[in-house]
Amino acid sequence: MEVQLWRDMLAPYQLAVDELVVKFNHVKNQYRDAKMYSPIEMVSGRVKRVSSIIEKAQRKGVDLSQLESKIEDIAGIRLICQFVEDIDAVVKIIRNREDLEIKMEKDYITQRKDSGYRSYHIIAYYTVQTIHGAKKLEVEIQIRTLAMNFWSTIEHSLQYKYKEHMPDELRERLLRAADAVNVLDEEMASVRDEIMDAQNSNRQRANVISDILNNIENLYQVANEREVNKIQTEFFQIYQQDDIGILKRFSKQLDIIAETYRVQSVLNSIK
Ligand code: 0O2
Repeated sequence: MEVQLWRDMLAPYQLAVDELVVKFNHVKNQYRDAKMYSPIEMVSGRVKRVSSIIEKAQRKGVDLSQLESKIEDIAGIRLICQFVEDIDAVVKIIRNREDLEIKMEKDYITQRKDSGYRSYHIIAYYTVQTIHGAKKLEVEIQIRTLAMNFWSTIEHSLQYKYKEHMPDELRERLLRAADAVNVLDEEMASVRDEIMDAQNSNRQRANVISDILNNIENLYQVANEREVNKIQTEFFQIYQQDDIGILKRFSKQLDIIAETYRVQSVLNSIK
């Protein structure tokens, strides 16, 4: 196939990857904005390299004219979770989406591959709009934990280095490492609630502090400078006490002061 033909063929896949990365990042941000825990920790995507498509097609005996119907992971999205439990939540999110039509699910979490690889794969149809009209194509979504991702990234690069000639000893060490990843994920799952509590309170604290700083910044524009300086000094003292309850109360008081100034400035403008 000529270079230009490859480009034409891959362009809609790039569009699909770009759109889905934006959409899944949006899912993650929506959870965070709603001050909820997001089962998605990281999102990435890629279009398979031409050399990799050709290599896979040869390996599977697929004719180049049938690439789009036979190679399911030309467009790939990877969703990384913190905990194994989050994977189920992400799968449910995908099953409920109206822009993705699931073709197939492959559960390599409960049935890991012989290599030690663990991940949950969803092959789905996704439609992009092009200047030639709508194009329905296949995307592969890989969902895995941070630990599984660490293992598969390393193993993938070793596979790339050795092809099918990976030394037995290395293969065994990788299997032992896969077992260790399994244990790590199980350990993390057992302290999940505690970790989530810690992360939630860190996030809550960061949100309250950012609200307070925003209010102080706005007050500088409408209130007496000496008064705002006083508020700021008080905030620094409270900040050092490191008590979320006190910070929240201070933030509420500041909301009231800011609201009073807002009402005052509206009244002044209609006088
Ligand atoms: P790349 O370079 O990541 O694109 P199937 O016919 O379903 O058995 P297929 O189509 O290869 O075979 O599907 P499978 O096995 O679900 O693999 C799809 C992708 O999952 C692979 O794409 C890898 O990204 C990943 N994967 C599968 N098995 C392994 C493994 O043992 N180790 C690692 N690190 N990743 C794996 P590609 O095209 O192989 O590679």
